Amino acid sequence: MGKYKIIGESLKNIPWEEKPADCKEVIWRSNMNPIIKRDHLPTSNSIFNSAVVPFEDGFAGVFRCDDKRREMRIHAGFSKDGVNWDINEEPIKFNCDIEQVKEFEYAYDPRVVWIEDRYYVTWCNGFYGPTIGIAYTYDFKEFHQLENAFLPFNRNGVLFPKKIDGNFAMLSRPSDTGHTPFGDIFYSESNDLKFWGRHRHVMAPRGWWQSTKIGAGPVPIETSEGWLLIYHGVLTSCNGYVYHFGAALLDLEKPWKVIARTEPYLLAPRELYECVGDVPNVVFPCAALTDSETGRIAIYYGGADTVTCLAYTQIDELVEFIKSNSKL
Ligand code: BMA
Repeated sequence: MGKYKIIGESLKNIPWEEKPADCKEVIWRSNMNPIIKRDHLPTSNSIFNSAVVPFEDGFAGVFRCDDKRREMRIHAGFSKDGVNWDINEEPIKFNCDIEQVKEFEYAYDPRVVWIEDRYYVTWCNGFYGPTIGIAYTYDFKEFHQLENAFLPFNRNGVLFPKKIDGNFAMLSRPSDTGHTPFGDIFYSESNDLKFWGRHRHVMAPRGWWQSTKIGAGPVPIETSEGWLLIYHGVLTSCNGYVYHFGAALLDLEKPWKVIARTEPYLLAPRELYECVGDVPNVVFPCAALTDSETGRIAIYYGGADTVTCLAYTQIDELVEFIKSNSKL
């Protein structure tokens, strides 16, 4: 039907709200935001930067829940409609017998992806500093932790939903121990999820809303125009970091080649739940559901490091915007 195509399954039950008639943006927010509030669990200080996927006849997800000790953990959750979530009170306990890797420090900012025969979770994993943890699950009950992908310090590790040139492929953002004031997106491959290499540079920060650092958001979406990558970009203001999101199209076979990239942002902190919270002025996308039949895209993002929100867009509108507002 549309001009551009999402290559993937149809998802008839994707959460969806029509674009309000007076909305001039490419991405519009859910009327139900925030869909997950900070006190959703009795023990939670905040639930944000979380990832969801289609699962059985509904949805499953991995949620960043910082508890009232402010320990950062990830929890599994389930939903029939993608909006109302049952999140386990107990954090995920990974099965792992790899020396050192099995020692848990902290876990945050998960992403989830289905590749071939199972779901994979990547997250920012404490290992003498942040790096990229990887686990797989079939049922969101048992999680099997694998080797960390990289040495510290690294964040925003996001797997592609299919192998590239026969290998697993991941975007990541090498960083430092603190609130990193720099950061480019890189691409790496592995054929066994143990050893990573073939590193390529994808994108550097650039201009205004994305001038301090950038990081991959949801799992890249395969489209007729290339991999659609929604990513976050950070500006350093006199009041601290401001997190926005934008999008790029990457070459399908060589995803380190950028085809187009938005010069303006797609979404910036504007609503109260994005501007006020534990860390003000943050929108941080970590997941997207897609329906190939209608081209609908539902984006899950964290608001102000406190709550979980939902926003919508449509493939034709989004790709058209990226192409006509691109600067490489
Ligand atoms: C990053 C991560 C994110 C967070 C963001 C804004 O470094 O810690 O989890 O949303 O900072 O505080």
